[in-house]
Amino acid sequence: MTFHSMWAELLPIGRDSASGGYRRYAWTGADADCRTWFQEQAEARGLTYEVDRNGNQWAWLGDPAAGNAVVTGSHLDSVPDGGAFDGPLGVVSSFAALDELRSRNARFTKPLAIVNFGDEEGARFGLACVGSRLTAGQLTIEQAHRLTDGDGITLPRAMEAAGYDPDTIGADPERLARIGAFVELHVEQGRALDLSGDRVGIAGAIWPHGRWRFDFRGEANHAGTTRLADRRDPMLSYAETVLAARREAELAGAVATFGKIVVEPNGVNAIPSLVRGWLDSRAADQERLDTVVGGIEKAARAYAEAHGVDLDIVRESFTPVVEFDHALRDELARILGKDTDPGLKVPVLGTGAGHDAGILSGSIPTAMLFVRNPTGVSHSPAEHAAEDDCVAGVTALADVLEGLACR
Ligand code: HGY
Ligand code: MN
Ligand code: MN
Ligand code: MN
Repeated sequence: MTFHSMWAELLPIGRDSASGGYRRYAWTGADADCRTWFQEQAEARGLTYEVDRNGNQWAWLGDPAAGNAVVTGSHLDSVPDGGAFDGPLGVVSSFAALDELRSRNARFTKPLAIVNFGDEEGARFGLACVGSRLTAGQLTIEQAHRLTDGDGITLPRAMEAAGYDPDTIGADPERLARIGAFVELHVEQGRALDLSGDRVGIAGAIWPHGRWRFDFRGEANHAGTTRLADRRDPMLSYAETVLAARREAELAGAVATFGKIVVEPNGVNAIPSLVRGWLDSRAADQERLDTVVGGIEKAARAYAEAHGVDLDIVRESFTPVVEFDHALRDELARILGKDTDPGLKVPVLGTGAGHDAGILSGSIPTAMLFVRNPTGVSHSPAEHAAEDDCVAGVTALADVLEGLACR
C-alpha cells in the first residue's frame, strides 16, 4: 500500500464538499470512519491492533511488553474546516515508513508502534490533546467527564455513543513506561522550511500557549427601541477587547486570536445578554505570554466597566513551553544529516502549534519532524504539502525509525 493510495483512501473521510475543509470531530461518524481506516491499515500489515483505555489506537510490530518501544504517529481529527495534512500526514507517513523499512529488510531490535491519538484538536469539546493528556495523567477522569460540546453532549455520552467505555479513561503509566521514544511527523504550520529551502526539519521547542474564555454579560434589550445611553451591550466590550488583543500581541511579538464566539440570545434585533469569546494566545517564552494575556485581561476589564458589563475570565487550558528531549533531537539530526553534506544541517524549528508529542514530552523522550508547507497555511482547507516533500518526509521518518529501532 503506497503513501499515495493510503492518502487517496483517507482523503474523502469527513471532508465538507462545499468548503473542501475537514470536520473530523472526536467521537463523531467521521472520526469512526478514520478509526476504521487506521485499523484496516494496521491489520493489512499484520500489526497487532489495540485501542487503549482512552480510545487511542495502536498498531504494534513486536511485543509491547518487551519495552523500550519506538512509537510514531499523530492524530486524525481536525479543527472545523481544517486541512488534509494536519495530523493525517503523520499517521499515513508512519505506515508508509514501516512499508519502506520492510522493503529495506530492516531488522527490528525493539518493538515499533504506530499510534492515532484521539481528539488532538479539541474542536468538539474545547480542550486540545485529550487522548494524550489523559494517557499522560494531565487530565483527570472527572475533568474529562465534564467536557461538553456545543450541543450539550458530554464527553462520556459521546464516547458511549461511539461504542467506547468512558469509565476506563485515565492515566496509563504502564503503557508509557514501555515506550523508549515517540517521534511525530507533522506538516509544518509555518513557512520556515519554505524560506530555508528544506523539505524536512526537526522541532526545537513548542511555544507556551493557552486558551482563555471571556464571558461578557450585559443586558438583553430591544435593538430598535433602546436608547444608546441606556444600553449595557457586551458586544461593544468584546469588540474592543479583540482589537486590544491584536495591539498587545504586536507589542510583545506574540500571537493572540479570538476565533470562536457564542452570543446569547443571538438575535439580529436583540442586544445580547451574553457574549462569550475564546482567546488563544501563544508566545516564544512565558514572560511574553504573561505580558500579552495580562494586557488583554486589563483592557477587557476596563472596557467592561465602561459599558456597565460584567466580565468573567476563565483559563480553560494551558501548555507550558515544550523543550523536546535534546538527546533524541540530536540523534535525529545525526541520523538525518549522515548522508548529506556535513555543512547541510537539518534545520531545527520552533513552533507555536501544540502537538501530542508536546504533551507526552513530560513523560517520555519525544521528538518531531516537520514536512515543508509551501504557504505555511494550516487549520484551513488551503493547507498543503507537495507530494515529493511528503515522500521526503516518509524517507526521513524511515531513516529515523531504522536508526532508533533497528540497530
Ligand atoms: O492548537 C494547536 O496548536 C494544535 O493544532 N492543536
Ligand atoms: Mn492542528
Ligand atoms: Mn496537528
Ligand atoms: Mn462503564
